[in-house]
Amino acid sequence: MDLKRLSETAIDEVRKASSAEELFRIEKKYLGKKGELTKILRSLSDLPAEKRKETGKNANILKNTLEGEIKAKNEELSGKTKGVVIDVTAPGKRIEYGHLHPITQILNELIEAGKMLGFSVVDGPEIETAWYNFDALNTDENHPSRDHTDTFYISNDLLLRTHTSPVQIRYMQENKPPIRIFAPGRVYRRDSDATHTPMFNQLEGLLVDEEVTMSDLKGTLLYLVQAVFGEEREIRLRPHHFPFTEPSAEVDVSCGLCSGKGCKSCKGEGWLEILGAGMVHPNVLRAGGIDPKKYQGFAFGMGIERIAMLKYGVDDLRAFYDNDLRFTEQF
Ligand code: 2U9
Repeated sequence: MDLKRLSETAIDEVRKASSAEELFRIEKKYLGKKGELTKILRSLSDLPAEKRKETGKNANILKNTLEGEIKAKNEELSGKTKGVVIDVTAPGKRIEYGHLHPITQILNELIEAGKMLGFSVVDGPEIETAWYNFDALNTDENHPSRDHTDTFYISNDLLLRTHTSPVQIRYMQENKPPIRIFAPGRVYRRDSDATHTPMFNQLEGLLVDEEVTMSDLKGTLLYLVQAVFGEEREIRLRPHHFPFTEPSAEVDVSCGLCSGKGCKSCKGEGWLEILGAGMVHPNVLRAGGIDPKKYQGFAFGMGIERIAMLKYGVDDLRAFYDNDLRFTEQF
């Protein structure tokens, strides 16, 4: 086919195309790898010099024209051109925004508050040795928390960490005081009911320095608790026992509903238990390679799911992991 006839038929076919599929076929027929116009363009070098220049020029003009016609037809077929009415007053489609999971939100709030006090965040393995998880934390070899009924063992010596404390042992072994760290992360315990899941999130804190006292601990905890629950809340420490701290305490926050007077929500107590804490046991400092005669430390640990349940008044912990949007969207 000569160029003139090719030009007339190709443009005519494009203009008459009634669907995107048909237009695609026409484009292929003329401009595809083996298309008619492509063939002409490719064979230009076979032409005698005097014809080559003019044919080349016309073939390129046709190629540009055809591409323009195809583009215009494509827009027409996809309804982008005049004749299509766009209702600019129609209400827009609402974009659904996602948000962070409530557990992540609480963790972030605590971590931000910790940064204000100079704590930095560290992490470590979730599969641990019994030494890092128990021995280094001054846990007796017969302590019930070591039982197979309480801890997930992978082998005799390997287990899923039951707290994030091994992270702090590893950190002490590699860093000299002063130490101010937060260790957030997943921990695993053989437990399952409305207030326990086999996996949950903890945040532990450790500070080691010279002349550290219980009052440093109390001030730090009050700051963190108020960052999450509000400045009107108080804390109190009750004596307790943990293998890794001495002295140890359980820490309560004043009830947000009755401000400490006692109501149904706090079972008449006026206080809600939120975390455990204490001064790091000398044996634990030693396991971390730190001289307990020169340094003292405080440590604390909390279950983030428990904090979230108390903050938001959720009574079944499992709701945080069901991924039912009717629940998670509320936070
Ligand atoms: C080192 C030394 C001491 C971390 C501590 C607690 C008290 C505590 C519980 C809270 C609720 C665990 O998730 S929970 O069941 N934790 O009561 N944790 S002191 O003590 C440490 C940690 C690391 C090196």
